[in-house]
Amino acid sequence: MTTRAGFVALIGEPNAGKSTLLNAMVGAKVSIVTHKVQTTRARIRGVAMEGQSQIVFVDTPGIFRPRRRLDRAMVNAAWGGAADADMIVLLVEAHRGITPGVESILEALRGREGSQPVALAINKIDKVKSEALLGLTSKLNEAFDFAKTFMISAERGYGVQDLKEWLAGEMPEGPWLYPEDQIADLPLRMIAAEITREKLTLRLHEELPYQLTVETEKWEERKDGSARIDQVIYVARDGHKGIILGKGGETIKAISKAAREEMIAFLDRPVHLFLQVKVRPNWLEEAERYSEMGLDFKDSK
Ligand SMILES: Nc1nc2c(ncn2[C@@H]2O[C@H](COP(=O)(O)OP(=O)(O)OP(=O)(O)O)[C@@H](O)[C@H]2O)c(=O)[nH]1
Ligand SMILES: [Mg+2]
Repeated sequence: MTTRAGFVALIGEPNAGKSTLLNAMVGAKVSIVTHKVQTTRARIRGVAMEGQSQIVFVDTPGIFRPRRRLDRAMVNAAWGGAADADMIVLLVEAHRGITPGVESILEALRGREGSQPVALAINKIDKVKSEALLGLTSKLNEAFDFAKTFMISAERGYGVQDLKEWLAGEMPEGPWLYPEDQIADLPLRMIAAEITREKLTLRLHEELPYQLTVETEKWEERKDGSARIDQVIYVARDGHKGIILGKGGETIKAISKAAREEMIAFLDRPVHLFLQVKVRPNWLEEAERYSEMGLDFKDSK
């Protein structure tokens, strides 16, 4: 039997459902998901098997007009993920259609150097009437020469298997790149930091989620089979620290509880989680913070 293996980059505007789709393809939660834009910050690889094909999905940060250094590093990571892939899947939200953001992504795709095929996945079809999809499909296909169009709901799973089977057949012939049972290519300490960042993002309002980062500082395997995980939440301002701690430490306690429960489920063993909030006014300009996130610092001045 010939085996196939390759990389598929999932790109699109922030909030399009890229991480939800990656998780659906892999069958486990590898990449964090929130209802807010700009949740994913770096490239996250999830591995899926379909027949004799191994598909390595690359979740990328949403593509938007960057303002800060961190934004630029995120958008660069997204385009870098696309450039390195064998195939690109562009996600467009069914109910939002061709926004200015989608238009500028299409323009960039037309002008790019690489020649990988691009498939279109119109996502969140559960939010619209089917009549609306026909018009959107033809408009998008006039705007760009997609290899194929899929209509999916990443959240509900509609169309996901069709897309997976098609991608499996498109992968280049070759040996598998990861062991068959591996689902993610991301260090556990990073997954654990992402879990905590998801809980922070879900609980904190407005700009605050964009002004913090989480790092796993220590990971200790204990003899009783449990793990002790020490993490630092970096914020830029004193006031932010207060908000994260909450009255009597209530907010951080709730965040810690939610994060710990998810870590236990993911790691399938007991976890002791210790969170600390540190004020570091300049963290958004520190190279080390970027390398911890898996982002390039130098290209994003
Ligand atoms: N109704 C509906 N919601 C969806 C679907 N797919 C994703 N969502 C929701 O859309 C929101 C964003 O999903 P994400 O997977 O985090 O989107 P993303 O493209 O990774 O976003 P960024 O990481 O910010 O770029 C979440 O609230 C998801 O639950 C879908 O098929 N239908
Ligand atoms: Mg995401």
